[in-house]
Amino acid sequence: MTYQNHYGYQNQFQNSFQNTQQNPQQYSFQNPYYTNQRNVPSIAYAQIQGGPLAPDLQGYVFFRNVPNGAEVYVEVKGLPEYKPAKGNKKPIGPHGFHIHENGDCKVGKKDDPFQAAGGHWNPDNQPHGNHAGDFPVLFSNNGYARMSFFTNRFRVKDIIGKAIIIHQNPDDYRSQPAGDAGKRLACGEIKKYQ
Ligand SMILES: [Cu+2]
Repeated sequence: MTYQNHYGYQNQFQNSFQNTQQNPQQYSFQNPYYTNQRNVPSIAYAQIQGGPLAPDLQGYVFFRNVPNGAEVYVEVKGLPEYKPAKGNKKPIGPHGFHIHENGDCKVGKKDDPFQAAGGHWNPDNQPHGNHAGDFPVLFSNNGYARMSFFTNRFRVKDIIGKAIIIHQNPDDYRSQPAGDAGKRLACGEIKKYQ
């Protein structure tokens, strides 16, 4: 699995990880923020593939344990063009972005894809807006989005086998059960890295 982004993040990430495996004593990320307590990195990823509503959408999400939680890094391209809200029509973008319950990215219905991924992953039974898998919305820059953020709501081991979903519409972080984020543009199963 290789993926090169504009800033070589993935290369740095991968090299550090491989060095650690070959030579655990010499573990050192340049940024100490990325070191967890036991000096054992724990990494997962999801390869994002757009469905029938956004066939060009693709990219990766990476998850790694950091002290007290996990760091999430996402990079995708091929997001649809922003369209402002009009009458009853919701805006296209920024895009709702969540962990869903089932790691099943079967497309299913072409006009309402990725229903097999189920609802939001919500292990501690919170209202939407405070689900463990509620993420910041993704902002498109001519189709490209990149973001990284910290969450204390899970460790990498907790999310293996779930799915990442990118939605057509923004998340309002209050409508139940899913923030009124609309149809599902893309899906990716969360897997253990290597
Ligand atoms: Cu969602």
